Amino acid sequence: MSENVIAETHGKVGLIRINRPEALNALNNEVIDGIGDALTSFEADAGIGCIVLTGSSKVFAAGADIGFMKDFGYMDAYQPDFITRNWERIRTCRKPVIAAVAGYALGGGCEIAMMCDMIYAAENAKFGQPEIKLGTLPGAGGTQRLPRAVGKAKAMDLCLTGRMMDAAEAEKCGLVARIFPTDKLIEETLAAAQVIAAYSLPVVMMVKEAVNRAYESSLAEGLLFERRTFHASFALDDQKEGMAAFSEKRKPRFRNR
Ligand code: DAK
Repeated sequence: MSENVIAETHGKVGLIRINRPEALNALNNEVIDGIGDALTSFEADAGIGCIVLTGSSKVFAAGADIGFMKDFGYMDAYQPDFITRNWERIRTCRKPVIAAVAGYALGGGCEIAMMCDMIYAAENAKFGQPEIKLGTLPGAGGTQRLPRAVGKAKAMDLCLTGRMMDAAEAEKCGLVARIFPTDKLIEETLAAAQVIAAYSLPVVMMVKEAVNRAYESSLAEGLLFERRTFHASFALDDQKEGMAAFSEKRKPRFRNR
């Protein structure tokens, strides 16, 4: 695994830290491949039920590595499928991935946070798509995921001005699920992740898949997907266990089956 990415296990939660402080966690292939490798190993680990992606208390990621791409020509980006080849790995992970964002989440940093299933932010978090200042535009989903999260007006404002938005504004407009004091971000995020990881893994995966469907289908198709998945959940031992435990006034013992 890349030395710019640290993977740790906390109970049933896998924690992935981007650790490239000298470049404010700028995202190069080594970092992105390291995140991908960590996701792959946590996905394969039956003991892991939820994954957290974070940076440091000062910076989540200040964007794609400008030094790496500044002299690119068209074929340098197109031929190796720059971004698509490895960045989209976060999206294909079937276990829930929470972004825990402290400090800057700019450009590609904001985009990888948005690829996660939800964002918890520290009070010092700052989000933005400043690519316009560099003479380019968001290339890893910023113009597409941001409007879906915050609406067209605010997304257009952020992408066209390149300004940063603080945690309070990001929560108010729906980009962020919850805000925590900066020194409590990891502790609180791990606590929430442990709650998720204690549920039945197949049900957690079904919930994730169903909510994500809301962004990729019409309402009628999304509702049908939800209904059929809900029906399928009755084939699980864990549904029997969950409802039996409720009736017997005891805690359920889920076996991920
Ligand atoms: N890349 C490389 N190095 C970076 C960096 C980045 N994105 N951001 C910061 N650094 C480096 C700085 O160069 C500096 O290095 P040294 O000079 O010390 O060697 C070090 O980190 C500390 O940065 P500062 O001195 O600037 O720190 P400050 O606290 O003064 O300012 C800042 C913090 C975050 C406001 C500032 O560093 C900043 O504005 N950084 C750039 C933010 C940014 O523009 N991010 C967007 C990057 S563009 C594509 C698809 C996607 C993308 C591109 C193409 N295609 C499909 C083709 C995505 C693009 C982006 O994400």
